Amino acid sequence: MNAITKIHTLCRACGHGGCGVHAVLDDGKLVRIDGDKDHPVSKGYICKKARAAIGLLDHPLRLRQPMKRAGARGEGKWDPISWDEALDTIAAKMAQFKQESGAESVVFGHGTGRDFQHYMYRLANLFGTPNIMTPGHGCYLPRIAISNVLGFDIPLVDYENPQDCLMVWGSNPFNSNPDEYVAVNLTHALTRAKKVIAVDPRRTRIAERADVWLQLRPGTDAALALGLAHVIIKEGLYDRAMVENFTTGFDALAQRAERFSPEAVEKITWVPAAKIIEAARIYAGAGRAAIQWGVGLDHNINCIDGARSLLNLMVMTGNFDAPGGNVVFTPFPATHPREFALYGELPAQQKAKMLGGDRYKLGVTVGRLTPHVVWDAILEHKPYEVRAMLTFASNLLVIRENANRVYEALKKLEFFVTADIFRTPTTEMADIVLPATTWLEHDGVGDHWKSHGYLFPRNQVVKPRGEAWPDIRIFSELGKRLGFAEHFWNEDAESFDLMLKPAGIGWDKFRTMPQGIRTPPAYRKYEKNGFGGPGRKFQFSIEKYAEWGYDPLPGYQEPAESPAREKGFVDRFPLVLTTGARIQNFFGSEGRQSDLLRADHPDPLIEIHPQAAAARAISDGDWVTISSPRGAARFRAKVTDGIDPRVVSAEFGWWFPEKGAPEFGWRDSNINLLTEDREGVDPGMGSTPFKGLQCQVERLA
Ligand SMILES: Nc1nc2c(c(=O)[nH]1)N[C@H]1C(S)=C(S)[C@@H](COP(=O)(O)OP(=O)(O)OC[C@H]3O[C@@H](n4cnc5c(=O)[nH]c(N)nc54)[C@H](O)[C@@H]3O)O[C@H]1N2
Ligand SMILES: Nc1nc2c(c(=O)[nH]1)N[C@H]1C(S)=C(S)[C@@H](COP(=O)(O)OP(=O)(O)OC[C@H]3O[C@@H](n4cnc5c(=O)[nH]c(N)nc54)[C@H](O)[C@@H]3O)O[C@H]1N2
Ligand code: SF4
Ligand SMILES: [Mo]
Repeated sequence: MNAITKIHTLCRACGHGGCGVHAVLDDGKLVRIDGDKDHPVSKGYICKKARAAIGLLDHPLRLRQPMKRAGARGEGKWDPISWDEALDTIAAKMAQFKQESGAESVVFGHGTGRDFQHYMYRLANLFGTPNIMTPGHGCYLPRIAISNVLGFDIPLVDYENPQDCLMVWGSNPFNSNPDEYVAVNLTHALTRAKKVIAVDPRRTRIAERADVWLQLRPGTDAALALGLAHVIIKEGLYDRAMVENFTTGFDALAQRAERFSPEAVEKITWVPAAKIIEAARIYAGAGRAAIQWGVGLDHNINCIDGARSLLNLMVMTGNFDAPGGNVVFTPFPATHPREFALYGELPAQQKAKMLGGDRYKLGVTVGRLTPHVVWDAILEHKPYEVRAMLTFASNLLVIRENANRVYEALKKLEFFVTADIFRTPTTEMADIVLPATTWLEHDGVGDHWKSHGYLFPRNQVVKPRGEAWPDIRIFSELGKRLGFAEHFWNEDAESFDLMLKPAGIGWDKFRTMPQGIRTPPAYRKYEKNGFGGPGRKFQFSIEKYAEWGYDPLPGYQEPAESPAREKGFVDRFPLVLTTGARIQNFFGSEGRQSDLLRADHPDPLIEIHPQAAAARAISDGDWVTISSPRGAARFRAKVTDGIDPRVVSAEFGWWFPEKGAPEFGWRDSNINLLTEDREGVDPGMGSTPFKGLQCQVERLA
């Protein structure tokens, strides 16, 4: 009889945190992944991506050993090499560039938040480069950075207490979980909430459930948020005691909001004035109201103004840090990732060299680059030359804005290293490729950093495939070769012990604690500690922002490409484009290799309204070309009245592993061939739009 065993771990088939699972092994072979009903966050939930991970373990495109480029860059010809050769070469090159051109000539980078990132920052800080490129400028960081400037961490919905009103703004956790607090919790909240408001250009499941659906024009969130503030202030619906006792600058904000009457905002956002008024009254009038906010808010050039306007709403209605409102969760009782990253080791004169730091002051506060400054440095040596890039877990050619420019930059780099699990169009551009393990093949501490103060163990389930290594080991071994041995480890578990030290437990114990550890939430902490502003008050008008030369009050700028442009442009590109609304099956550009995940979603889709489709002789399921001034891509049309006739929504992350190396079809259906990386940016973050561009759609003959 075969021996069935179960290993508890945290799924990370999507990057941010994860669902508690039992991996079931039959005679040592992984056969099933089951949800853990007792897991405090996911409560038994799992999705298809977790199951697909089993089939992907031994996929033919899996990277199994380090490789160095054999042919011309991008040709896809490789020679296998040993880890020693790979790491020695990388360390030698890094040392050479540092000596010749300064450590800043080496850029580190990663994709969306994963558990290894603070190891990367640790190495980057010790090495001395201030340049770390991530997708953060358009993903969470706007909300985090502006919250930090105001003196606190990002406030998230307190799903442990019921809401009277839940406003879901540019977020769709039914598809995007397990960010924050997985959708099982959202489902309960939607059932319990007396009123639901959805702010989304698409009729999502949440919009269907909503009492009020604000179907805004993509990219206009900042104006809509100011419209809500206008009504709340005009009608005196705010919490007077809160405003008087704990805030400054309210009058200035009230004056600014004057310009954003519901009628004025209707013109910008296309949301009927009556609905703006209704939503404002519901949100401000509810006992407990919370805003589930998402990247719909971040992915545009007003990402900071949108975020601070929503913070303003939370505070002025007394829902900030209140039970059932938006709460600043206390970090887990272990070493904070920021501390682990050793930011103190980065000398001030190196920090001052951060690319774009002269312009994007808010980006400096969080120490992350917006990509266009990196491409400028590689392609034009402005303000200095970037010679090398080490990218972990990011399929840059597919997910970064303006893919053609990304390609030019990667081609020009003197030395490009990337670590991934699979061969992708991006790995094919590298000089050295490093094979990484999946979540099933290594131990780890799941830092679940956006998830309400939890820390969970990740237990290894199967042995690493080929010679693949966990990313954290790569940083350790590189760190040692670069002369920082005392800051790195021989065993991965030593780093976990360091992380867990403040909690008074070691990895050996922690790994047997599937419920993880947590700092319980505390509410209305500002009553005792104040906010970060002057007089420890919340600032509706942000002094630091004025000091940096930006507008201290929130406003709204029209996207560089919008229906407000000149007629000639709008005639060529008449439709507003939003991209990247999450779909269940795929995480970013991942999963396209999986037969299981492709079975019911084989092709890239755009959503288009029946009127817009009919005007172009497009029927449901037809292949179409979608284009912008920068490029074009092929998608299949999904004709739906869940979207405005003037708007198109396109999936992101598409490439075709089945089309083979070296290109893997990255130029076929890549929506980032259309997106813009430079023109029209958020002044503080330098963020460019994934949402709020113009496009044209035509039927493919
Ligand atoms: N399955 C899956 N899960 C994921 C990911 C994935 O690729 N696949 N990606 C992960 C990542 S990197 C992130 S950042 C999170 C994101 O997680 P969320 O922030 O929840 O993002 P989405 O699920 O895309 O929901 C965004 C919603 O905003 C709407 N929207 C589009 N344009 C606009 C606009 O201009 N304004 C407003 N208000 N709304 C708009 C879209 O229609 C969509 O319904 O998800 C993570 N989880
Ligand atoms: N047009 C458009 N573009 C977008 C977005 C959008 O909405 N629209 N969303 C943006 C957002 S919010 C984000 S966060 C980014 C996402 O951007 P990324 O996070 O860069 O996403 P991926 O391209 O999926 O890159 C993940 C890569 O890492 C590999 N990988 C997975 N796990 C590991 C691991 O543990 N170690 C290593 N070494 N490799 C691993 C995968 O195989 C894959 O190739 O995309 C951004 N791009
Ligand atoms: S939502 Fe993400 S973490 Fe949860 S089971 Fe699916 S893939 Fe795994
Ligand atoms: Mo993201």
